[in-house]
Amino acid sequence: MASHQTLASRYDAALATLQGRGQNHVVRWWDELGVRDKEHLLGQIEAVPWDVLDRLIPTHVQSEPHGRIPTDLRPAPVFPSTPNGDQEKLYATASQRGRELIAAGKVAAFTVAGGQGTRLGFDGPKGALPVTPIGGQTLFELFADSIQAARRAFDCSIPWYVMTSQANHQATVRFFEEHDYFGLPEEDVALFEQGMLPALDFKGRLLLDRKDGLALAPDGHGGSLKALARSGALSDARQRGCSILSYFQVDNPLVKPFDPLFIGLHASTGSEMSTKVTRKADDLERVGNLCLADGRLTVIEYTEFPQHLAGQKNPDGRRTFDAGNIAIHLLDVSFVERLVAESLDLPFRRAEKVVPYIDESGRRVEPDKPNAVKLEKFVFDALPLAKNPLVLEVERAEEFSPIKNAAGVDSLETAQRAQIARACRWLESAGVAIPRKSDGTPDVTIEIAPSFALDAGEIQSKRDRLPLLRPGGSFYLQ
Ligand code: UD2
Repeated sequence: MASHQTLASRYDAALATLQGRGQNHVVRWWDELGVRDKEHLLGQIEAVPWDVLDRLIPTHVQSEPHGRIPTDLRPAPVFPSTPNGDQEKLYATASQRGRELIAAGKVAAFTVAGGQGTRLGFDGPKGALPVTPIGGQTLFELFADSIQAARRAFDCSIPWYVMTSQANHQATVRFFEEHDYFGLPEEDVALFEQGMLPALDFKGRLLLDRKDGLALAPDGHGGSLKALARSGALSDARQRGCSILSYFQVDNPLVKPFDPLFIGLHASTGSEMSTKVTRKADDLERVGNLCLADGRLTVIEYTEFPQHLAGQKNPDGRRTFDAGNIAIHLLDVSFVERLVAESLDLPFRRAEKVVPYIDESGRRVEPDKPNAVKLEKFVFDALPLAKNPLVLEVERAEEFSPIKNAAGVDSLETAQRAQIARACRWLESAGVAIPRKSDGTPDVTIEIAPSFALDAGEIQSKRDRLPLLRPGGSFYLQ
């Protein structure tokens, strides 16, 4: 009886909240629901940050936000991938400093894996997708092996924080458990959930995923900063003496989370947040553009970047805005702590998405074009808030081949090709002859496990263990 009273009074409070906002359609089926379903729905309604929605519905949902692209846009200053003459000493000292920081246990790995992977169409957390060309290692396994290899190489401990979302948390935890944390000490791996927000139709009305549930969506990877704090991961990093989070997305099998040069440059220039870029593949590549916006380092997303600037060329023919965000960042633990403590909120962005929902008659609708707005924060919006933010250019072929789509560009196929091509380059740099087809592509399948080598330098130090490559063969170095 008592619990029913509680439920009734919670319902009254929820109804008042909803009615004041014209959202009472979400309790339309209240009388049909069982007690558990009612509790579920009430829990969701109570968890909605209504103050945020009240503020954003008029500006970001019922209309498109205005005036976010600053007029004074210039290309961001970038440290080149290979140092020019007077930078050689700086790069050498920075690499040494980076190695020392990793060895001292100052660097933690941080993977954002809360996205819904809708474009890929893979049923399960994206990190559980087998991606390596011979061993069929999954993305999570590959990252775990890189961490394991770095622990061995630098003789240190490295915590790994993995952000999931409500949509994939249980499945991700299960995957880690089933694989025994991929051989890493369980206490060094922490999985935590990011925040969720309701998806809204273009009028600003909450969508229902089912009669007892709102359609919710992750609050964007920018939500990771608060989620790090809320989950205790940030204080865990602090307690372990880590001062830098090496941030990367779950979708990039080529990522090098422990890059001494990047880490060393970040530390020696006093940067609070640093980012890697590659030259863009084409004017309209779907990556963010690193710019100086009104003098502050800023990423302007591909969806928002003015077309005439995307195509602008310098007198030497090079693209003026050529630095593409590959979503590999270093964040100082103290920087994240500061943002959280000072409630420095990242701005919300509007994303138009396809969101299945149930309509007024209770029928499930699977729209074929965007029907809803999701509100998301982007982690790179922290860059303008950072002291001395730094940008380092890297070779795309060495570090970036994301898996986003089921086929074509940025797919599993392109990522496997990129892994093989990189393995060939590393072996070639150690003097191994690579059989090639007439079009120049490798006539071998090669996989180099992180346990065998994390970079070309390590391959060179293992010359005596390298195989002779027969045309058409498969070679798995592990
Ligand atoms: C992202 C960047 C883009 C470029 C590109 C490189 C954004 C908005 N844009 O584009 O500038 O760097 O990547 O690959 O990020 N994620 C979460 N929680 C969320 C949303 C996303 O953890 O709420 C993760 C997701 O699991 C994935 C990553 O963030 O690892 C990127 O998400 P995406 O694939 O939606 O971003 P995309 O490809 O539009």
